[in-house]
Amino acid sequence: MVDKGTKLIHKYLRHDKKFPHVWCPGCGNGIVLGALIRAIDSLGLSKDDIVLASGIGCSGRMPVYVDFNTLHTTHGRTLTFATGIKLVKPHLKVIAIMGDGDSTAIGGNHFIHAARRNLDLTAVIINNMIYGMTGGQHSPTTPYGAFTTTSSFGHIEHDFSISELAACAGASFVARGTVYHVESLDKLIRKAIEKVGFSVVEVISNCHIQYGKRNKMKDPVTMMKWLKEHAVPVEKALQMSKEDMEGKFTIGVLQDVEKPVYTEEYEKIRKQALSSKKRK
Ligand SMILES: Cc1ncc(C[n+]2csc(CCOP(=O)(O)OP(=O)(O)O)c2C)c(N)n1
Repeated sequence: MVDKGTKLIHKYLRHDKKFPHVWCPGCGNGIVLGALIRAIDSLGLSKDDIVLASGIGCSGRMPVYVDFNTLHTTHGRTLTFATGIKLVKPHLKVIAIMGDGDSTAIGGNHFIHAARRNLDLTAVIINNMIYGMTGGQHSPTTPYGAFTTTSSFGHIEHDFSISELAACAGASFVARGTVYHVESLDKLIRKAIEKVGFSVVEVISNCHIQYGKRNKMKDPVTMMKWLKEHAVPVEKALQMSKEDMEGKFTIGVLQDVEKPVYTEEYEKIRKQALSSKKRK
């Protein structure tokens, strides 16, 4: 008998054409891919109705491996391509998969403005706290004091929170999960896809090769333990003091609001413009 996992592999992965993949053994990207596929499968969406877009980076390779409508674009420009597709084909579910560098360094401006406009897109951001693909340079989410190839004496910049940035910029839905908390990750991604409006799932992930090995976590298991010990469900965090939360981060749904969605407003304007053109 074929188990569910194998069925999903055959249904969704381009395993016969595009494998082997480029990811290192134990990379969190595979876990996010699994969660994304399970979320889409559980929603019963047709593969033809999904667009998975990415920029450049290890995380950016994900669309190559899945049998949806896929785009592998330029570094930092994932959301610009995703925006164009959604405006032209509003019936499609457009999902942008990005790294922390792709989304909040070179692509930072696109990210805050996509959230502000409240475009109906889902952004899944794999935050491994480093530029994985290019050799481990620091990113906007590299913690203060961490060691990377571009901060070999300890990082002197401060990191920011992708989720808080998204919430402040105006995203309708913001959630944070980790590659350790897989069951809840499936649910968070599912909720984000269901949400009409700009939805963000920040996934804290492990890059033990570029980040972990320079920061006393050289294997995936040690990094998973770190995720387990530092992630606090948002409901529990509400009961904890500021001191107890020091160095930890919340997981779960962080923002869920209803507001006018750019893509729907745009559709109204488009129809108006078409009917006034006909009248002339
Ligand atoms: C315009 C441009 N600048 C820089 C690069 C080099 N580059 C490719 S991937 C990358 C960083 C990837 O880091 P991140 O987005 O965090 O993804 P990860 O590899 O960690 O998944 C950089 C700087 C590029 N390809 N294009």
